[in-house]
Amino acid sequence: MAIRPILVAPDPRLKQKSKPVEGPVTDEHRALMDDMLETMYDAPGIGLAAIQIGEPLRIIVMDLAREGEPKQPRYFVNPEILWASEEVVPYEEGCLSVPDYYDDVERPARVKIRYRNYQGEQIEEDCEGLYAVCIQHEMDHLEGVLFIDHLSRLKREKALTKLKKAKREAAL
Ligand code: K1U
Ligand code: ZN
Repeated sequence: MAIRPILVAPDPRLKQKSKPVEGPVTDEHRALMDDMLETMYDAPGIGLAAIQIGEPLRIIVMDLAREGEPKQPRYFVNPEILWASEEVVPYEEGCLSVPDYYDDVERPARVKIRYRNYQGEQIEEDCEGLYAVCIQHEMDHLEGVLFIDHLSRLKREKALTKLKKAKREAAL
């Protein structure tokens, strides 16, 4: 297992659409999921999409356990949204690829999803609360969409300007 560098916006790789995993979930995919989980725990974060470590595959990891609770890793291969509620709710989101910026995003309050897990078994689940927020945020990454893309142009440009400045200063 390895901790891998997380891409930071405005890296163009974060804007690409990730490709489905074709065929079975293999040990190679599981090794990638292990690296993703370790990278996410180290950051720390509650979710991570493969493209955030530069791998354009439709794979997500997540752990919504609170501090002090036993770890509860979740793995999603080729996740799909089967249904989304009409009701939307706001949640103050963050992103490991948009460090130090948080803002409210409105998303469907509940979604039904289908995915394959670490073992390659097909699962269907109803999600609500933080689970619904996080899976939708991570699935946006698979389409090359960041949470700041849901904000006004002014807010998005403010966040990106801050990130570009931080990158320039880090390069000095
Ligand atoms: O970059 C990512 O996609 C991960 C992101 C997931 C997320 C957070 C909040 C709403 C939607 C999606 C994060 O994990 S940001 C960091 C974070 O939320 C957190 C970090 C430490 C403890 C608890 C939360
Ligand atoms: Zn994110």
